[in-house]
Amino acid sequence: MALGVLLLLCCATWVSATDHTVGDSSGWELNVNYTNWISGQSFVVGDKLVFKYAASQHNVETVNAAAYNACSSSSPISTGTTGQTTITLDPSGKHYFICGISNHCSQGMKLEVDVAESSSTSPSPPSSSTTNTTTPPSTTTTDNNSGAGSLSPVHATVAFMGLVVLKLGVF
Ligand SMILES: *[C@@H]1O[C@H](CO)[C@@H](O)[C@H](O)[C@H]1NC(C)=O
Ligand SMILES: *[C@@H]1O[C@H](CO)[C@@H](O)[C@H](O)[C@H]1NC(C)=O
Ligand SMILES: *[C@@H]1O[C@H](CO)[C@@H](O)[C@H](O)[C@H]1NC(C)=O
Ligand SMILES: [Cu+2]
Repeated sequence: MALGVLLLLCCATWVSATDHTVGDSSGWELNVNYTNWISGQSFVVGDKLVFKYAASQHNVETVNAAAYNACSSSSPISTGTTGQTTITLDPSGKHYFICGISNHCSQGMKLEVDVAESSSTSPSPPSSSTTNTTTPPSTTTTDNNSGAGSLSPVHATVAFMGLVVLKLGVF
């Protein structure tokens, strides 16, 4: 049972990550005020940004602050092009995204996200002083798939708790 409790704890914190659909029902589009959208959001490490857009018209480029300010898509950190791009926000701090198509960025398709440390109490290992942490924000870009076929964390946890209940019932 100790293992089960451990697993429950792990999965409970896992579920607490939030998916933020950029622009809500408007998606990643022209003529959406993302400054307004973001003012209603708060982000912690592990949360996901989900960009939904017409793949023929837009893309999602993860960029640094300079490229964000200049609307430059000359050297993005990563680029999503499939119409649905999910970004896992990690580490904490500022993350910058632009649309690299035409002049969409200067028309407003740019997003600056400020990510707070995770509120979970899991101990983070002390960062060793020999590790140089000047790496660019290594966001994980997962292109594609509506997620229809994949098990969401919530579902996985529900399924898992179901298993625990079953086991308890057996004993
Ligand atoms: C977004 O909306 C805010 C408040 O309504 C406004 O101040 C800002 O200029 C708008 N931004 C754009 C790009 O239209
Ligand atoms: C990390 O690397 C940069 C450039 O290579 C260097 O200037 C900086 O001092 C390094 N920081 C640490 C903590 O080693
Ligand atoms: C991603 O989605 C696009 C369009 O929805 C599809 O054409 C493409 O095959 C998909 N790629 C993967 C890796 O699933
Ligand atoms: Cu665009």
